[in-house]
Amino acid sequence: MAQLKLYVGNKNYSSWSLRPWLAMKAAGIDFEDEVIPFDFAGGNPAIKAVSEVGRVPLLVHGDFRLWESLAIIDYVAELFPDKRVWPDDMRDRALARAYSLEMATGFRALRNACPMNLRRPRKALPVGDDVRADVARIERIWSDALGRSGGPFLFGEFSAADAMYAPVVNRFDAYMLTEKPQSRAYMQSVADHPAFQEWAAGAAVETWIVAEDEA
Ligand SMILES: N[C@@H](CCC(=O)N[C@@H](CS)C(=O)NCC(=O)O)C(=O)O
Repeated sequence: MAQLKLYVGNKNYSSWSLRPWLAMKAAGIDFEDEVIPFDFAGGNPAIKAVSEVGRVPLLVHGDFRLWESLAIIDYVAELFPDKRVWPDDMRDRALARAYSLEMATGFRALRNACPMNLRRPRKALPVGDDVRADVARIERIWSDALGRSGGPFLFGEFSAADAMYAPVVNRFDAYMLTEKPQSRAYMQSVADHPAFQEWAAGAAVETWIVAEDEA
């Protein structure tokens, strides 16, 4: 089988890149990655050279190219069914997809006000009611899923749903958006996961500063 290659953005800031990277790494899928930094006026030509939509993440598998983080996760899940990227149980899997779609299409207030920034020192950020509403919905999702599964991850073992929410784990921590014990315990489980640690180590040594993502 052709080698998989995932082009990603800055590990410190690229929340969409983190999601499929983490889902693949945590599942034990073998792939190569390459960072192409963003933050160029008009977009980085190097991203445009690999991606017809001019965005990362982008997966290359032989002569096949795929964009959109959730589509990439679904593709590798079908390519490697034994890696159990999504939960085994049909209803768990359906819920994991519903939560992931909520993440992929929503929570814009939180995403805009509190960019993922893995190097940001922990410091509270005053946020509006729209961000608080996003935080409340996410904590409801986490509480429902953890209540069903018993944890430590949303569906027991780490799955793509956890990967989809991993950037939020950083946001909740860095901007001090929750002190709820159940949320903090879940956030710690994600932060301690070896795959997340590997990505964070990559972010820690990057030197690019993206001013608009430094809230
Ligand atoms: N919906 C897309 C979003 C991808 C996206 O917005 N990626 C950003 C980086 S996180 C990007 O490539 N930006 C290009 C640029 O700023 O030049 C996905 O889920 O993959």
